Amino acid sequence: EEKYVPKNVEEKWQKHWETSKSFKVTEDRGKQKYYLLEMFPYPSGRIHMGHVRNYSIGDVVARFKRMKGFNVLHPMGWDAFGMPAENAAIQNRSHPATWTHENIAYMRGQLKKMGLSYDWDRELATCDVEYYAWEQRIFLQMFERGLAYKKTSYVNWCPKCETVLANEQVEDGGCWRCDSSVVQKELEQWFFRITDYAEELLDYTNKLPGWPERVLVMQRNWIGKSYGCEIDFPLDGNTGKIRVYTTRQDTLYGATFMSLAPEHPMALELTTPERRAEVAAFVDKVKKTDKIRRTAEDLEKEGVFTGSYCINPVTNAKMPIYLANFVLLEYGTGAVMAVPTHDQRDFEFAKKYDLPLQVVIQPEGEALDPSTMTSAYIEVGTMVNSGPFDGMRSDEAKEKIAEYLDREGVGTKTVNFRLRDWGISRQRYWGNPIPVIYCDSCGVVPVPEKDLPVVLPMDVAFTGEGGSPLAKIDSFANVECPLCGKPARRETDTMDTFVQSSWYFLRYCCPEFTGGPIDTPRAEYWMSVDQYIGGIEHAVLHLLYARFFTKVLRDLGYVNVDEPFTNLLTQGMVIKDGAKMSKSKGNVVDPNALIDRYGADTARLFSLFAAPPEKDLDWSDQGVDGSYRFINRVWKLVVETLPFIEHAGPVDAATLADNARNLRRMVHKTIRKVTDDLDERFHFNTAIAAVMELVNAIYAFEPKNAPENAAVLREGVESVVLLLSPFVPHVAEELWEAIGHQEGVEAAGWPVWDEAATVDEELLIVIQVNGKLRGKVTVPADATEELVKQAAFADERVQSWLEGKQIRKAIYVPGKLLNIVVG
Ligand code: ANZ
Ligand code: ZN
Repeated sequence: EEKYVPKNVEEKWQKHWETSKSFKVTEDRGKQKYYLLEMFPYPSGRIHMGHVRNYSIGDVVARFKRMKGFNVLHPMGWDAFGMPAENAAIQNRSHPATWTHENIAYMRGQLKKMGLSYDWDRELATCDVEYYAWEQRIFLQMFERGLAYKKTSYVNWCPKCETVLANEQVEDGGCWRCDSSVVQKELEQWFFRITDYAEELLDYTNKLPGWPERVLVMQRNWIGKSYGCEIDFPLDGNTGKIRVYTTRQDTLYGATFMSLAPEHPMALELTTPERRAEVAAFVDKVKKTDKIRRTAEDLEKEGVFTGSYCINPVTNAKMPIYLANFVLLEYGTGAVMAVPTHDQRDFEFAKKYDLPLQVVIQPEGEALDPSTMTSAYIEVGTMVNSGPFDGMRSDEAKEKIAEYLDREGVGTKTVNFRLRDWGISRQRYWGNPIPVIYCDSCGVVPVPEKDLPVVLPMDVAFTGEGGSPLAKIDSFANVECPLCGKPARRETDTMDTFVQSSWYFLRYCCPEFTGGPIDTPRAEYWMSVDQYIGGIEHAVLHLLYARFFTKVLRDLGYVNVDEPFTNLLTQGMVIKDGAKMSKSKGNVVDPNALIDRYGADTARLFSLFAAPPEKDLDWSDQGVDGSYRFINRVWKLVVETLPFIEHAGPVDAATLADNARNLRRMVHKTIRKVTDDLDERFHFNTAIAAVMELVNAIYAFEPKNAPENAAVLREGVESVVLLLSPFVPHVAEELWEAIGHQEGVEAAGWPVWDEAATVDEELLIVIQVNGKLRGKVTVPADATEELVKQAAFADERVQSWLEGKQIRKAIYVPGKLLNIVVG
């Protein structure tokens, strides 16, 4: 074809890939495996530019590794349960299943139009019973081992979505999906005991060198391990005591009051009758604030006095007991010894309620006065007002006081984690049913193996009213107890959709396996995922849950790996006019329009060339146009040189003329550079830029029709095509075929450079001053005029002839001579 018509080229090759199942893989033990995974999409309706970018990045890696001879697993599927389907059902009166499957069909078509090299035979959708059935099996195994359990707790509740949210799903006090203010509600919930794995999850953040450090830091902070003490404070006039958790036992002598979480179980009994009304009102108010907000630094500190006192066990001082909004029930013991001089929250609280301050740590060369302090002193210093510990450095006193408390039997050293168990119950229809039954006589009864899976009933009404739709389906909810046969009730909550995305990468290894969730030998062949690619927004939610699940499944005997993802790449956003593309900002570019106009190869090339993957990609119409023009330029290059190279044989390096040898050097240097940029790195933009330069050089190379140049020219053109093929696979296959190859680029393999061909040759350039020989310089064979001049002016002998003279001009005879004219 003379003219590049993307549509024809792309349809042809997509059909070819589809019918010959080009990217289908099996567990070929004779080959080295490479598991490449991009985060699977939620089937929201259409793909967006973020998907285009994410999947283009992944596809380059997949195709590159395949050409290098790896057995590449590159699967795709659908994170298909979740709220939008249900909301759409309420709005459009369509069934969530219909809505979801229609979206999947449409989006699958879009992905295929992008020419992504997936093994479509491994496609899965988490809403299909073939998938979620196995998740129910995993749930029950976790239940058996106490890793799934039920408890009543205060939960984050989104009043608009009418569902529970995990802490990870609350952002700035709002629902991560709809942004409504989150409230606290007491509910019975199912939990996964992720805290059992806190230590290991933390430990392995130091054993994942292939992850971005900032993601690891976020996970470490989320897990939040701290070392401290639990200390008992006896109640005043009563035999009870309050236990606190502190990481600053060195400040114990400065504890002047006590702050309890408003939900603390002792809060009521400690409240004196005359304070009851005020306390009740306060507790009520705090329960309406979500927990994330309550830990925010800028939260207005508020509290209420209970009327009771406790005793500081080392100073014997009487400490008023308050309830405080910033103390959480779930952390430590739910009680805090307040040290207003050395903790900023306590300081603000004490100032507000006029509570006593006692300095116990003094900074170097300064004496703090409680009456003039404007903020807490939180650094290390010298111990004062602390009995036997006076004069010590406070960091040393920490250890000494811990030992002392232990000896006296009032405290013990403890470790605490900020990580909480993962609440997975959702009051939604479109999710995986939790497979348990409640019986008045037998309690919580797991659905017996023979009755699994619990299939999500299709016949359901979407009224938009609150509560779980499943609870309103009698035929679903009412069952016989599997143990005693009496009428019982099914659990009608479904699992958080993050459960499905916690193990889908394992199911890709064996998607049609009917013997269990995971076919262990196959999973062991493929795992771990060598390269995972997705958005930074999943740094804690999905990526922590997936790590947890992998460890659980390991302990259940399904896999032998400790971690799911060896390498992680978090790609940047796609932005336009400086803002993230979003419907609300009206700056969305629809991939369909882009592909229709320019073709998928241009869409891919642009999104890979415009920015390094980790950085935000700024959308530019000129950039898209430039990518399109470059592809056309490559196309034209092949069409124009074809007649000269068609019958060319291999290069005979010994017989090459200078310019041919120079071109060949560039070809091999480019192969080396691009390989380097792609191998375990993602320097796509510089790789593409290098090929662009090579294309320019081939255009400039003359004479193209000389028979002695044919072999070098062919090697150059073929290298361009192969090096570009991971980025623009359709056009590359088309040109490769045009050059005369029967088999595709994968069979050709990734080009290898000849190190000898890349060695820079040197030239000796004669330097004249006013026509007389005054020196000689050696420069690389491909040196530009500019470089030769620089070398000449830097030469000492030449310099001595130029001293005090004015340089009028310099005439360069390429590769031979530079004549400097002075006057
Ligand atoms: C006394 C003290 C004095 C504290 C001082 C700090 C500074 P990390 O490091 O994050 O583990 N704390 C304990 N339980 C709490 C709860 N349920 N809600 C809110 N705050 C709580 O934090 C440990 C510190 O957080 C503990 O040490 C406690 O305050 C507070 F100069 O105890 B500290
Ligand atoms: Zn029963």
